[in-house]
Amino acid sequence: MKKLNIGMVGYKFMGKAHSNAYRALPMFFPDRLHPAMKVICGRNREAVASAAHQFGWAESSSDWKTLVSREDIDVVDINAPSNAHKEIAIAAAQAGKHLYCEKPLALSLADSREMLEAAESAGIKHMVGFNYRFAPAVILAKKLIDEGRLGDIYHFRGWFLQDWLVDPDFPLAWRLQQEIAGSGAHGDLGAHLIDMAHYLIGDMAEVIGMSETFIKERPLPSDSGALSATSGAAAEKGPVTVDDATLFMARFANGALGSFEATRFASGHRSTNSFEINGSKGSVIFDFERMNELQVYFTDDQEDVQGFRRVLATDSAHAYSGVWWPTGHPIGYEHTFTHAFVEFLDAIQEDRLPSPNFHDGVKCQQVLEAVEQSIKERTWIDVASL
Ligand code: SOE
Repeated sequence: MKKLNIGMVGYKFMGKAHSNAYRALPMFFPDRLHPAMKVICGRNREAVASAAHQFGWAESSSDWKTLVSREDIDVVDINAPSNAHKEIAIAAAQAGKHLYCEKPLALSLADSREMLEAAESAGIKHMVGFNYRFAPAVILAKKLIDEGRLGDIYHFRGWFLQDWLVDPDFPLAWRLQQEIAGSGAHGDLGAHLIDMAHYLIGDMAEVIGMSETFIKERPLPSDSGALSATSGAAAEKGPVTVDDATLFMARFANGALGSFEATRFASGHRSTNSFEINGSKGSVIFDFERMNELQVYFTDDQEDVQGFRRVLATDSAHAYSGVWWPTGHPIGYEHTFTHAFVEFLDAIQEDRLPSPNFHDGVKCQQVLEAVEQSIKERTWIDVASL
C-alpha cells in the first residue's frame, strides 16, 4: 500500500486531534491510502520535539519553510494559529504539496481567496477542517434533506455555545487577539455553524448580525496556549480585540430562514454545538454532546405516535457502520477527524477535489465577513456583493 508523507505545522489541540486521526486511519481503514507521519513542525523546538515523541511523528522541526520544500513531503497539514495559514499554504501549494488547513481558512476573505487561487493554480488537492460534517448523524441529516424526506426547508437554527471566557481573569490568549485569530467566537465557532448550514441547506443570500465583547481587557498570558493559558496570572492587562459573542440572521438562496449564535459566554455550556432544521415534511435536531443521535420528526407519522424519535446513527444503515465497532457502539469527537482525513486521502487517490475544500473555506469566510460588515453598517448585507 502506497503511503503519503505528511508534514504538519501545529502541535497543540488540533495537532493532537490530527495526529490521532492519522494513527487510527491504517488500523480502521486498512484498504485506503495511508498517511506516514513524517515531520511535525512548530515554533518552540523543545515543545514540538516532545509532541513528536508523544504523538508518534518520525521527526520534528521548527522551520516550516524547509518543511514545505522537502522533496519527500506529499501533504502539508496546517493547524497552527489562523494568522499563519496563508503564508504556509501558499508556499506549500507552490511547492506542489496537497493541503489540509484548519478553519477558519484565513484572517480575511481576501486572504482566503489568495489561498484558493494558489491551490488551484498549483493543481493540488485542498481541504478545510470542518470536521463536524463527518459525524454519522450529520450525514444522516444530509441524506434526509437530499432525498426530500424533510420536504421544503423553512428553517436552519444553529448554536455553538462555550463558556471558557466567563471568568474575567481568563488571560488574553491568542484566540482573543484579532491579528492572530481574525475574529473571536464568530470565526472560531460560528464558522462551523456557517459551514454546516452551507452543507445542509445551501448558499446564503443576505445576512444581518450583532456582536459584543463583554470583557474588554484581560490579564496578559504567561503562555499563549489557547484554552490552556493559565488563569489570573499577571496584573498587567491588554485589550480583547475580537467578539465574545456574535449572533446573526440569514436568508438562504432557497428561501429558508436561518439564525446563528456563537458565544464563549454561555455559562454551563462547555461546548454545545447544535442545529435544528424544520421542513414541510419533518424536522431534525442535532446536538454534538449526543453526537451519535439525530432527533427526527416526520409530519406524516400517525397522529397518535407523532413526536421526535431518537435515531441512533451507529447501526448498519448509517455512514461508517462496521468500520469502527460492532453495530450500536458509539463513536466520538476524534472520529470526525479520522473520517475527514479518509475523505482527503481518498480524494488524492481518486484524483478529485475533497469536500469540504478551499472553495467551502472561502464561502464560509465570505459569510463571516458579510456579517461583520452588517454589524458595522447596522444593515442587511448581500453576501454575493463581497
Ligand atoms: C475552541 O473554541 C474550539 O476548539 C474550536 O477552535 C474548534 O474548532 C471547535 O471544534 C471547538 O472549540
